[in-house]
Amino acid sequence: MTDYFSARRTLVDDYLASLAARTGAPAVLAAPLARSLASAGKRVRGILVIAVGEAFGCKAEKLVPAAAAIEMIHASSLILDDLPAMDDALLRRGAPTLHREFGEDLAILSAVALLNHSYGLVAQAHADLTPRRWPMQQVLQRVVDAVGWDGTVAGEAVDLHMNSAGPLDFDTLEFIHSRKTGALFVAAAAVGGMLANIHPAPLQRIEVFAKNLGLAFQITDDVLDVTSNPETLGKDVGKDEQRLTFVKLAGVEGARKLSEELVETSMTAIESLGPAAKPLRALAVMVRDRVR
Ligand code: GRG
Repeated sequence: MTDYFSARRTLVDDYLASLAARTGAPAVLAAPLARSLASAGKRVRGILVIAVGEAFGCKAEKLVPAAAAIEMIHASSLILDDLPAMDDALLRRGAPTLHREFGEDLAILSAVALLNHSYGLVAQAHADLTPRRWPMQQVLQRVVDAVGWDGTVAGEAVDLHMNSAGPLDFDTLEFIHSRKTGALFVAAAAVGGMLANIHPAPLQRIEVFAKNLGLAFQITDDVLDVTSNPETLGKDVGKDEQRLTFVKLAGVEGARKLSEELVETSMTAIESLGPAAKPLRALAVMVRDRVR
């Protein structure tokens, strides 16, 4: 399965690199854009798009622009999250954060450009398909809703404005993380499935899979923030001190256990999908056992 993942990661990396070379952006903006597009992300969300699409019979090549689009949305959220007004982070993907390298103005503009063009890429991936079960509007709406004012943006807003001295409660944590991290996982899986002309019933199962996986991914992120180091993670640690996290709520061991349970739940959701979903199961194991 390692080969499966590295082959899909290469497809996404190559597409993002080729895009960086043909953005048409002026040099001053092309440089931070290229840095962001080429930075070494794990590409978990892009791989999720492809693995779901392939599980439902679509060729990987046809899914790559949409996988790249989801990675661009993710990258734009990281750039914004790293800004002094939010996390004030120094390190991202083993390098200085984009605003430290290019200034806050160009970092913000790069994030907005990545986000804008991501929607175009999803539309393009859809337009290039025949036949098509899902109208383009429905596919795009899934993505927009996931990252909009009741999606990623909502999760971040509540996360930033939670009173860290206030009571810790699971419902608020679930609200924040299902939106901040879970929503994009669900959109990635849904887009992969929809581009593969998935039927509504398996789409629902895939969304349950992705929702639980996204939450497990975030909980492990919380754990790694207190148990790992910048060299391994390629980003700052200890950034969550002011934030409400699963580790604060349940401790490191409790959070680990919760993540394992969510991965189990995600696996159960796709039990009926048979051998075609083998890469999705392997992805869930990867999320469960990740150390970076
Ligand atoms: C522009 C969509 C958008 C949102 C703006 C700033 C913001 C609102 C949201 C922040 C969301 C955020 C950064 C969530 C954290 C998710 C997370 C666990 C990130 C780490 O993901 P990895 O480990 O990173 O997959 P790599 O670098 O491997 O891609």
